[in-house]
Amino acid sequence: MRTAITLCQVPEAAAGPFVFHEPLAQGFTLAKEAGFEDVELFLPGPDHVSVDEIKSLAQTHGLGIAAVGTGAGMVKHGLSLTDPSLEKRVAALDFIEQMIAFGGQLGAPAILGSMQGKYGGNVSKEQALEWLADALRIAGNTAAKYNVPFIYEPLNRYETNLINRLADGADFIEAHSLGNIVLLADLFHMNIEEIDLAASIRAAAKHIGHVHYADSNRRAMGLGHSDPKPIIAALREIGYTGHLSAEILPLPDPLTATQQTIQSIRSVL
Ligand code: LER
Ligand code: MN
Repeated sequence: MRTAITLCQVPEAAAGPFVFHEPLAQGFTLAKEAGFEDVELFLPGPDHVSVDEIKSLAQTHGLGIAAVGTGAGMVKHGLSLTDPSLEKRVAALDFIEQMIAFGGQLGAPAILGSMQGKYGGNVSKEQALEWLADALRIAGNTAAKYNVPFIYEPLNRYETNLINRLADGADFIEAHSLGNIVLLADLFHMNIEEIDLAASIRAAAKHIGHVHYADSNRRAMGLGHSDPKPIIAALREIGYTGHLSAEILPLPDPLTATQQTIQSIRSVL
């Protein structure tokens, strides 16, 4: 398993679960100094910075790119794959495909989190899930062109009413025969929705492709009431070799949050 930390460049997500909001060059330096192996990028869009610039920053700092988020499509542009408006759904998928291409050129998969949206109003759950499946099929195919998977993230009930648990994500992938889609196990969302985190990880074993490593309160692991040991034991047991990516709040301060994360990972790995 590899360590990663999120670098956020989206002002609209300033209060979000991100430790580093500094300009990218500084963010890469801080991530390296904190002891991480890779970074996960949360960017305003595919044109914010060139692929070459990221390649050069990654090389200079000896860091890899773990994944790229697509959440800015929602927080900045209000786009979701399940919006009642066809025009908005098309724009949402276009944004995601551009982020897949951006990440793909860096060998990094893109993540679908908040851009999955919600059902409600004139949109039934069945309709929203059908749109989601259609979009995931396209995204999985596009990602395959770059030899990376596309990451789908079940979110807690306060963020989506579509899919909240890993098992439902796994069932969805299987029921729709979606290829090249992996699940993101965000331990914060799981703490709200799952009965037993380790058991859920084992049950969804073959689908898990990324982990957001956060404690129950979304602080660094060790600053809430989760026990990381059975979670890591389950990840080991399923042969997970992906990232433990710290998508966490910068509390009580960024330095403590990063030190605590690295310490936690070192103590369990
Ligand atoms: C994104 O990775 C996530 O976990 C969400 O809570 C943010 O939309
Ligand atoms: Mn997450």
